[in-house]
Amino acid sequence: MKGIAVVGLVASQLAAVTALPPLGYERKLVREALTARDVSGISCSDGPAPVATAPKTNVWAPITPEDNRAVWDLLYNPATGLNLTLPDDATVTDNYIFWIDTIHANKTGVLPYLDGDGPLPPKYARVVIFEGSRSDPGSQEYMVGPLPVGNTTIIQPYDYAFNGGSGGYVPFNARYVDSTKSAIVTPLMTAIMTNISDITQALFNASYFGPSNRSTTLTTTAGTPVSFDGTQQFRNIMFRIPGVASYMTPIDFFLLINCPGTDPSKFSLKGFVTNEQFFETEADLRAAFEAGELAQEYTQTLDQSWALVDYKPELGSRPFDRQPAPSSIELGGKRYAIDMKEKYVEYMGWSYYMSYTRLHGITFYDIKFKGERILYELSLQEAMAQYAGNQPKAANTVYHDTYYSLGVDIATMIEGYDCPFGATFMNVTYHELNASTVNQDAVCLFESDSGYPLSRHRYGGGNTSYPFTRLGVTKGSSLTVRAIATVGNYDYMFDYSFHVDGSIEITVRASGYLQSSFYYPDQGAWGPRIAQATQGSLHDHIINYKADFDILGTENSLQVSELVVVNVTQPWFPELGSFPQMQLNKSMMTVEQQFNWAPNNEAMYVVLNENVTNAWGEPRGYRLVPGKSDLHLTILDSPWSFKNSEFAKSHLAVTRQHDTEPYSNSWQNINLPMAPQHDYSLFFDGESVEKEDLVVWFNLGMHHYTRAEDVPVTLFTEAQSSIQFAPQNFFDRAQDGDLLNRRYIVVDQSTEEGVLNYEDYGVPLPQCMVAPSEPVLEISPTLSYEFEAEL
Ligand SMILES: *[C@@H]1O[C@H](CO)[C@@H](O)[C@H](O)[C@H]1NC(C)=O
Ligand SMILES: *[C@@H]1O[C@H](CO)[C@@H](O)[C@H](O)[C@H]1NC(C)=O
Ligand SMILES: *[C@@H]1O[C@H](CO)[C@@H](O)[C@H](O)[C@H]1NC(C)=O
Ligand SMILES: *[C@@H]1O[C@H](CO)[C@@H](O)[C@H](O)[C@H]1NC(C)=O
Ligand SMILES: *[C@@H]1O[C@H](CO)[C@@H](O)[C@H](O)[C@H]1NC(C)=O
Ligand SMILES: *[C@@H]1O[C@H](CO)[C@@H](O)[C@H](O)[C@H]1NC(C)=O
Ligand SMILES: *[C@@H]1O[C@H](CO)[C@@H](O)[C@H](O)[C@H]1NC(C)=O
Ligand SMILES: *[C@@H]1O[C@H](CO)[C@@H](O)[C@H](O)[C@H]1NC(C)=O
Ligand SMILES: *[C@@H]1O[C@H](CO)[C@@H](O)[C@H](O)[C@H]1NC(C)=O
Ligand SMILES: *[C@@H]1O[C@H](CO)[C@@H](O)[C@H](O)[C@H]1NC(C)=O
Ligand SMILES: *[C@@H]1O[C@H](CO)[C@@H](O)[C@H](O)[C@H]1NC(C)=O
Ligand SMILES: *[C@@H]1O[C@H](CO)[C@@H](O)[C@H](O)[C@H]1NC(C)=O
Ligand SMILES: [Cu+2]
Repeated sequence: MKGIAVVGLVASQLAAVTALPPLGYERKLVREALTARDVSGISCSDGPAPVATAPKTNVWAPITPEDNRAVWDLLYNPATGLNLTLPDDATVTDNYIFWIDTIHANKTGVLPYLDGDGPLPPKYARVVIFEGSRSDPGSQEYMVGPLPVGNTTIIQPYDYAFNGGSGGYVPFNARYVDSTKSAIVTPLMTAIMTNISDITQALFNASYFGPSNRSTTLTTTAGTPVSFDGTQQFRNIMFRIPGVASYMTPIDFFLLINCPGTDPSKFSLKGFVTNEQFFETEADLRAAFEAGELAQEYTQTLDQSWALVDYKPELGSRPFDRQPAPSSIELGGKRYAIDMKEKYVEYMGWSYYMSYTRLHGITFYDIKFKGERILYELSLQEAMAQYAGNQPKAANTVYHDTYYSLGVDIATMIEGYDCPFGATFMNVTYHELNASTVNQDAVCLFESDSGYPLSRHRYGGGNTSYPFTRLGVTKGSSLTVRAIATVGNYDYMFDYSFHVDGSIEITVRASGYLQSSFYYPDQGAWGPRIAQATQGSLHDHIINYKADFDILGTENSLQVSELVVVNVTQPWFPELGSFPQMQLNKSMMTVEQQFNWAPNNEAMYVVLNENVTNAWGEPRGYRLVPGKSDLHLTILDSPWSFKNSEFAKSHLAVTRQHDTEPYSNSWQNINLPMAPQHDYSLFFDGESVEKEDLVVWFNLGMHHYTRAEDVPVTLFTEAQSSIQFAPQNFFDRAQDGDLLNRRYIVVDQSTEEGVLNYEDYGVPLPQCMVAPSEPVLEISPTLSYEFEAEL
């Protein structure tokens, strides 16, 4: 496959260039190499995807840059009375806009449009305003619309999506810690650390004189949450050796500060932690230091090159590794069509719309297979992580990544590595202040070989004079939509795969830096030593999703088929008496609830429409099929995740769909574990879920049992979790019979030689596979530096 050989060379040459072009530039070069025709005229490239035409306007499309600017200008118009200050000029006691994004139209408004002649639902912007000048300073969300801004546009509090009792309001102490808010804590931090710089210098050969002081040789990170219920605020600060891999080079020193409210004169030192000891005052710390009680046994590395994701010559090399690795390429040309403007995709019977928000990244709507709706919405809700350790930062770390606007961290992917060569890329656009930013090539779509056939069987038959063998096999393939969000230390890779048999697979994988701890020899229970002075901190990842099923309408039920063992007697087995067999014990869930996968998977969960049956009289439905690593949060009553993380505490849940319950979490919930702005557990208020519009919420995740192999970064091979939605009596038979990408072979064995009848249904082998590659024999890895291009 010469086209691939060319790409491999260019990619490796690129890898050798250490200049710093933007990522998009590198991808462009790789793409140009891929699309260049090779000498023999055979091309593996397939050009852009065919164009589809969305049947309806994408009503979930994000607001436009023009809308963002118009909303900004409207809000900054003094006539609104919002009394806004420009963010650059703002202090904590001013009002200013934090961000503007999209509020999706209500389902009740969308369905009449989608399925009938209903009007196009109006668009709304979601605006977060930090309101420091009010008597109860905090953050308030607003709903601004309809858009575009005109004489009917109104500004109203966006309260209905939050059930904690204070609507879209979050008190100052729990409000997002932006640079304006953190700036008022810096002076105290700087003063305290400057006063003890002789101690940190002696213990760690490093000190802190403030974030922008040139003598500062430490970087800081504080625990999250910073409040329990909004009446207090604190910082549990860990110090690290600065650099690109500072997550991997923490030191054993922590500063704890209380910093409630907007007035810095009320802030105070809570204490210091080092050597697993707590010192309430500088005097106590100094006394221990002077008594020689704080000597450090391990020294953190200043050099972080061991933690970079580049080639490490000291690990040696492997035979044949100068050859490009196998690549997945859409050899026969793209088999999916896209309406780029409406973000609408069609593939092998599938169709769906895509949207994007800064909080949730890419989301899916109106997912249909062969024209029938399966899901109204499929969307990420939250990516959570909770850490553990005998030090203040690990103990005080719970992340809700929507807090950091996970969607804006979806960025450029590298063709051929992050996504297969020839994948289709899409941009995402988000808004900062009155401007908009395009993250190029942040989403990719590609069809790939499943790596295994969808179905196959080999069977014999005939009679002694005409024995034969038949073999039928169907190609397995799927269309995957992928995005990677690098939220601080972690790279979450989100995959949504649409298989040709009508099943959907959702997978999340994690790579990136561990949030690590300083290594304490007695603390193996919190994770292993993974580097010179670094311990991999034990933690959980819980990734929460919403799946609003609409199986042939909105009147759905959730059927549970439990495997039960029953004793039976059968008259034809009198010798057995009573003997056990397994049966399905079928029931419908009656009320909203959180629930877990059954032990040993001895229960099947199916979302179905009791009123619509297949040819065999069975209700048509989709099964929730557990995949890899389906789990929930380990600690259910931690003070750091007490009532703001209820979504993470069961594998699954089912609720009635409500326009007022669009999300399982609120992005600023993290700093309110004891008084949540949004309490997911309140969704479960006893409503019936029989023949109702159902939403299934589910969690993927990992208990991250950290290991030396998390250095430099966690590996996607192991750190992954998945679920599948598969037709369950939705059809009358498997949806493979209509696929032409198959082979059907009949071997007539009645003659000595046999007669082979080989049916390819007119689908030939792809052209580029005609020239099979000769194996390239390597004499030794060091000698074969030049890649052998002659195949
Ligand atoms: C507007 O906000 C400023 C602070 O930015 C405050 O001093 C002033 O009192 C506010 N005005 C009104 C009318 O609330
Ligand atoms: C959605 O429905 C709720 C409840 O009826 C309503 O308060 C809200 O304004 C609607 N939101 C949008 C975006 O139309
Ligand atoms: C609102 O604006 C539209 C045009 O944008 C105009 O036709 C209409 O008269 C205006 N209505 C009012 C009440 O100003
Ligand atoms: C730092 O030390 C000076 C001199 O001892 C003292 O006046 C000051 O209060 C100290 N500051 C802090 C924040 O501890
Ligand atoms: C102390 O830190 C400085 C850089 O801040 C470094 O140059 C020096 O080598 C370090 N000393 C030791 C003993 O590690
Ligand atoms: C940096 O910190 C040192 C030590 O406290 C101090 O003397 C110096 O003035 C600071 N420099 C700046 C620019 O603040
Ligand atoms: C992505 O953005 C770049 C730069 O703005 C633009 O050239 C390109 O056409 C965009 N891609 C798509 C698929 O819209
Ligand atoms: C955005 O806001 C800034 C600050 O007010 C202003 O200088 C700039 O002109 C605005 N840009 C646009 C496109 O409105
Ligand atoms: C064996 O099968 C062939 C093909 O179906 C049929 O033509 C033939 O009559 C069969 N022979 C016997 C003995 O049944
Ligand atoms: C089946 O019968 C056995 C033997 O009587 C008994 O121990 C067992 O509990 C029964 N199991 C069930 C599921 O009833
Ligand atoms: C079947 O499930 C129902 C409740 O859903 C339960 O009452 C019944 O005992 C179960 N039957 C068996 C045989 O386990
Ligand atoms: C669904 O079935 C029930 C009986 O099981 C019937 O009363 C109802 O009218 C049906 N609804 C529809 C929409 O067909
Ligand atoms: Cu992890």
